Order: sequence, then C-alpha cells, then structure tokens
Amino acid sequence: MLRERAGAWAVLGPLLWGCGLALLQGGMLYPRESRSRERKELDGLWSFRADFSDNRRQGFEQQWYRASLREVRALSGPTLDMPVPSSFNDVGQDGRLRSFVGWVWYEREATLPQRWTQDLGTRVVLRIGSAHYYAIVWVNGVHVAEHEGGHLPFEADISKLVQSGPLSSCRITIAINNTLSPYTLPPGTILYQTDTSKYPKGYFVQNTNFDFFNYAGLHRSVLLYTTPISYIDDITITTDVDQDIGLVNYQIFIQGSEHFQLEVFLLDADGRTVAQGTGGQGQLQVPRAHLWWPYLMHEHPAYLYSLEVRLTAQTADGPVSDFYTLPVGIRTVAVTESRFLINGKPFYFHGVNKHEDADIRGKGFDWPLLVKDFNLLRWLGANAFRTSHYPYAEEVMQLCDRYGIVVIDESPGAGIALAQSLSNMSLQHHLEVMEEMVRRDKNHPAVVMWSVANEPASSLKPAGYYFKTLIAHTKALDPSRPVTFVTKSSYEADLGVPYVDVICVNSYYSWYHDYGHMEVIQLQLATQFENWYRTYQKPIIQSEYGAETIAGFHQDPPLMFSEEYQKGLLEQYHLVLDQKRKEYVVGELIWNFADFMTDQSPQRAIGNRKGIFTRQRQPKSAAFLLRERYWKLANETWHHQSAVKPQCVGNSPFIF
Ligand code: GCB
Repeated sequence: MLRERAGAWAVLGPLLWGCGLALLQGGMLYPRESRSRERKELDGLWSFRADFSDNRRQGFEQQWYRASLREVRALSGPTLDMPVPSSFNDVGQDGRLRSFVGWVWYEREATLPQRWTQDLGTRVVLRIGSAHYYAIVWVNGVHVAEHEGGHLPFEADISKLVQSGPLSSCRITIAINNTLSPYTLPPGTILYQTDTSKYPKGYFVQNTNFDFFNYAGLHRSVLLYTTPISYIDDITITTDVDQDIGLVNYQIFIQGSEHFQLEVFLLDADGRTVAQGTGGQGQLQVPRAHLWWPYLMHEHPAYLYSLEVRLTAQTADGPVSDFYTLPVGIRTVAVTESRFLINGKPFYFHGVNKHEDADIRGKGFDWPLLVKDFNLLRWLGANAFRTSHYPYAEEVMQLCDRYGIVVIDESPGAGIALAQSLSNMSLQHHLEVMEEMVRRDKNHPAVVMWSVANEPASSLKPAGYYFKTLIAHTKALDPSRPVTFVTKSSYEADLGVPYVDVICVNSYYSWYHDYGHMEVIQLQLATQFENWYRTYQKPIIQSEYGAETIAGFHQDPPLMFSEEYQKGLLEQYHLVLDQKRKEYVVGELIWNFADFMTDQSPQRAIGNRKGIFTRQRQPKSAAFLLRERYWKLANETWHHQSAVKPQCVGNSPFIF
C-alpha cells in the first residue's frame, strides 16, 4: 500500500487509524494550556537518593515512598539535590553514581492551586516526559503509576487523590531503575563476576550492544496539568492533497461523557478560519492550501495551520467545555521504487544523525542546547535528521514542524544483538513501544518515516518473523507513513529488509574495515548500493557514515582521527552518493551531528568523536565541507517556481 499513490492512504488511513490505535488505552496529547487547561511544571531541584544497598532493594524494604526522603534519611543516608530534567550521572563528583546500576529515588513537594484540589469538575494529571528506564510513581505514598521504557511519556490521573480531603501540597516520589535486560529496549545484560581472586564479592557490570552512554534519570519535564472531567483525550490527523485542495482528516476521542458536541476549526497562520466541521470524525477541505514543505524545498517552508477543537459535554453537573489546539501541517508522503516523495516531489534527505547528549546534563532536556542545535542545522543546510537511537523530546519534534526539518523517527530498538532479544517476549514489548511512539508523534508533519530499530541482528533466524510482525504492526498503527529499520547486515543475509519501504544502510568503509585506506571507499560503497538495489528495488538512504575525529588533530596527508581524514573520507562517500542519487539513493545522514558520550572502551577517547561538531557544538573542518554540499543539494532540489533559490550567504543561512 505504501507504494501506491498517497491518495489511497488518505482513504484507508482514517479507517485503519481507529483499529490500530485502539490497542493502546487513552491518548497522550502534549499538555498545552488552553481556556480549559492549566499546567504546572515541576522542573528544578528534586531530592535524590541512589540505593547503593547490595540488592538495591533497601528503598522498597524501608518504603522510602511512605515519608519524605529526608525523614527516612536516618535509615538510608543523605539525599542529594538533583536537577530535573537531567541525567543524574554527570552532575556529581561521585564516580559510583556515574556508573550506578539499580534503583534511584527522586522526590519533591508540589503546591497545588486550591481550585485543583477542591473543584471536583477538574481532572489533575501527573505527566512524566521520560524516565529512564523502569519507573514507579507514588503521590503522598500512594502508588499511582508504573512504566517501562525511557524516552516516552506516561501519565497518572491523580484527581481523586488530591481531591479527597484538605491538602495544601503533595509529595511526588519516583523510583527509577536503569537496569537493562535482553527483553528491554534497548536491551542489555548484567554480568556477575564470581572469580573472587579478581573481583570483590557481588561484583557486576551492565553490558550493552549500543554505542551511547546509558544515561538515566528524569530526562524530561515532570508536570501537572488539568482538564475538565469530560475532556479531549486524543486527536489523530492525516492529510492529503487533491489538486490545490488540502484535505485534513480528523478523528477525536473523548473521555468522561457519552453525550457531547464537538466543533473543529482550522485556522491559518494569520488566525483566519479556513475550514470547520463538527463531530468526532470528518474531513476538512482547504481550498488553495499552503502545504507543509521541508526547509530548503520551498520559499515558505513549514506552513502550519492550527486545529482548534472545542468540546461541549453534558454531565450530571451541567455542560462542560474543553479546548485543545493542535498544529497541523498539510503534506503527503509516498515512496516509489526509487524515490521518496513529499507533496509529490522527490525529496533527498541531506542531514544528520543526532543524540540527546551534552556535557553535565547528559540526556536531560535543555532549551539553549535545543535552539543551538537547530541554528546549527539551519547553518549547515540540513533538511533532515534521524532520532538515533530513540524518540527525542516532544519539543524537538515541535521545532522540526516549525522549521521544516524532516524527521525519521526511531524507536529505542538499538543494540538488539542477542537471539533472546528477538524472542516473543521482546517482540511484545517492542510492539507496545511502537504504539506509544506512534501515539505520541503521529500528528507531526515533520515525521515522514518510522524506524523501528537500529542495526539489529537482522540476519539471525528469528529476525524474519520479528521484523515482519513489528513493521506490519507499525503500518497498521499508522498507514500514512513508510516504515524502515536501519541495517548493517549484508544484503544477502538480512531477513528484515524484505518488509521495509526504504532501505536504510549504515557503513563505515575505511574506518572499521580497511582502516586508513580511503582509496577503497568508492568501490565498496558503489557495490553496497548496487547489491541492495538489485535485490530489492527500493529507495536507499545512507543512514550512517563517518570517521572518528579529534577536533584540533591535523595531519596531511590525512591519518585516522585527524580532521583531514574525516573530510577526505566524507568526500569519497560523496563522489558515489552523487552518482547514485541520480538513480535510487534518496538520502545521506552523517554520523554524527556532534561528539557524544559512550561507555568507556579502548576505541573511544571520552566518547564517540565522529561528530562534525564537538560536544560543545563547535565545528570541525568537515562541518564546512558538509555545509557547502548541503546548500548545493538544496539548490538542486528546489521546487518552487520563484526565481529565488536557497543561498547560503556568509554566515547567515536565513534566506527565507
Ligand atoms: C553504528 C551505530 C552507532 C555508532 C556508530 C559508530 O553503526 O549505529 O550507534 O555510534 O556506528 O560510531 O560506531
């Protein structure tokens, strides 16, 4: 179906949406303020305690959630101040905490507005943006939620709890465990060392097969928000285009009332209503629609409408209103045998792979870093990135919508290396993670493709069934987008690629193989592309390539780890990409946007140094090379009729 015209998806899409998403209970709309909704962020300093006991269960044995952590201090030791959002690993001076594996405890008091605790018509929700990895949440000592997996939000309705008596504040306790198993995403294993001549008693380490540091903690905002007791629970949008008419299909789910009216208004960027409808499901038609175009593909990229949803519900206490506004981009996505089409035009991904990673805060969300990264992306002329190797913060996706940066949205399926991690138990969890991810990100026009995994052991026997099922499930959840996973297996052995829409392949010629020999790159890369294309006739993205480079290391003629080697290697790749993009290669994503932290190993000099920017976001020589290339590519893929073409003038990329 994905290989057919985008128009067909619009018909089937709304029908299938309902079926697919019914699997997951409830929606996960981004908590926005509105006339009927308030929000209260709980960012800042929390009390924190890592459970260093041998079995890591002292916190449960002593019920640290029963009273404040300060009160149980006598039993368990001092608490630390811990910033939220942030990883806990790098903020302190205690080496044991940096590599800690097990339960850590966070706690803070929240003061609630009186109305929230007294007005029984108000629903109070606690939302945790991302807790890595397994989280248990208590409010005033009462268990309210449990969630498996980082990178995706979860919620608890705490209305009853905070409205059951006089209450001026509430104590929120969150216990988080960063232990990975072969069945988690990402997977990992705990290795116990029992040779007492080499290791102390009880010694263990956590091993993983992915190449980024397993940062942990409350990585994104924790917040409280309100809705009325009858409320807009979920909205699903798909869009299509018929001549110059934009079609916006909507489906709205309501909770808390069987009797309600829904009105929807689509507003243009100037706030004018361009279409309106009623009911929980329908199609809005927008004559002369402004399409959502990627950055550098159109004079006015990233055009966003606003969908205002107004609910009036009848309850025993009278009518209740709820309002929610969702940004909407009208665009189509389609895949042919050799092209990736956005709004019917060939789209070439020229961009980066990223990580949520920075000094001190680790994977903690940080606005200045986010804005800096988007300024760098635009400086570079990048039109796309992959959320390697997990879903990024919702605010990142929102900026992509606003700036027109196209996203390949990847699940935390990184490092699936063992046969155990391709078992039914793993698959079941992976299906649920895809449900959570699609539920969260389905309405972002910037998201054009789902990636269910990175470099799994896709040539192992169970991989065929695993990826067939996983990809089919993802397509049932969202028939409007292509699905892929990123492979490093050989074209002959890979059992998952038959099910993808676009082949995403990683290769590190003259880095991990034939190192130091850039002269082999052209031949090996061309062979790679030809083999994959001959076998599958699907478009291909070079989803990773790059070289470890220590900023400031110079060597000419180039040697590995020097800035000259990184540049030279990239140039060899580009020669082949320039030939093959005329045929079926539809994208190139550099590994990596910036240097990032990894586990310690003899191959990593304080992290992975394949960034074209340093971890502090300063350019290496390769950044200037890519910048020149990306702006040249932008010129070639410009579709607008106007004579104005993208230009990169001096240091200012802001031509639009
Ligand atoms: C890969 C992985 C990525 C690593 C990269 C590298 O293939 O997908 O997570 O960081 O190689 O630098 O080795």
